Amino acid sequence: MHALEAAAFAAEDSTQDFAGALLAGLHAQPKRVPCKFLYDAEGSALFERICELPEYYPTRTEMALLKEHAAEFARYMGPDVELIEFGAGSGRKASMLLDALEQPRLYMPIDISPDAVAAAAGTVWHAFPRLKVVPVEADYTGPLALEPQRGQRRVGFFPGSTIGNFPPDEALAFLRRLAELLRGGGLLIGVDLVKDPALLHAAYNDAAGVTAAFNRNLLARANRELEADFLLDRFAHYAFYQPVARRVEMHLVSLVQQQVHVCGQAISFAAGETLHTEDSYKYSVLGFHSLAAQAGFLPRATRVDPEHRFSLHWLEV
Ligand code: AVI
Repeated sequence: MHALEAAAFAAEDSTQDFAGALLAGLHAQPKRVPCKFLYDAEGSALFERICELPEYYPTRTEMALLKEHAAEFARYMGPDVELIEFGAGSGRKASMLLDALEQPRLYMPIDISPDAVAAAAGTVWHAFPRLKVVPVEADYTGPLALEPQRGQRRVGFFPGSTIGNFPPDEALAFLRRLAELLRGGGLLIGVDLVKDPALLHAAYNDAAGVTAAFNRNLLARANRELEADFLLDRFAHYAFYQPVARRVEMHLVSLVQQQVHVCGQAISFAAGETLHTEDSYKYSVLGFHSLAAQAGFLPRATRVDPEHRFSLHWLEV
């Protein structure tokens, strides 16, 4: 058996986790819930649609950067690597990278959503039938119990600027864990950049309302899984750029004074009260390099699109 096949990922009971986190967040002041719970099957499908929206520039900009620079990044990575993708997405970006890599040994997508893991694994299996693919359904933000490396270089892939969904202290802690996991190899990571707030506002307030549906799906998920009774049209999607903290905040704002029930518990919302569902931090290139260096990585190559919207970083460790 391959060393990584024996990886002991305890797939958590995500419904139970969701119940605990949502109840704790609804009793907190201000109310909030970790953004990872936006991604059940429905939420992951809505996020895939967000990635296709004209206003949502990150996905296509990152894809263009990958297309242009995959060969260069692959040279930095070297031959015979094991590619571990944190947050599997659709597998399309990983396929672009695998295509450029010399004799990759393994592809391991890790994602909390079983559908996302299956989609990524399926796409890559289809494109590279001889490659060993080891899909892992797990919360990669928690401790990852990969077996010690034996020989092959491990390369991490963390596209999409998902690092921006971590508060800065958690981003640092997470990158430190990755540095431990990938020692002797490196990490290719996509990072969204600070820019004109109007562009950011449009990206998180698309005209078709897909981001609003993605946000409200959190309440729909609670209704499906936790016997909750949220009325979705009593909550407004509200997303805005906060330039001091350099983050887009996403909220669900209660339009009326109301009471809801989750797992049998009554929760009150005042009119105008918000449930904070996501932060999306934006970085400068230098700011991100400094974070990566604090985590123990050496930034070796950074590529940015001509409009300076998005960055890809090859970090060695
Ligand atoms: C997954 N993540 C990087 C997205 C972002 O842009 O922060 C999630 C998202 N939320 C609303 N639109 C997209």
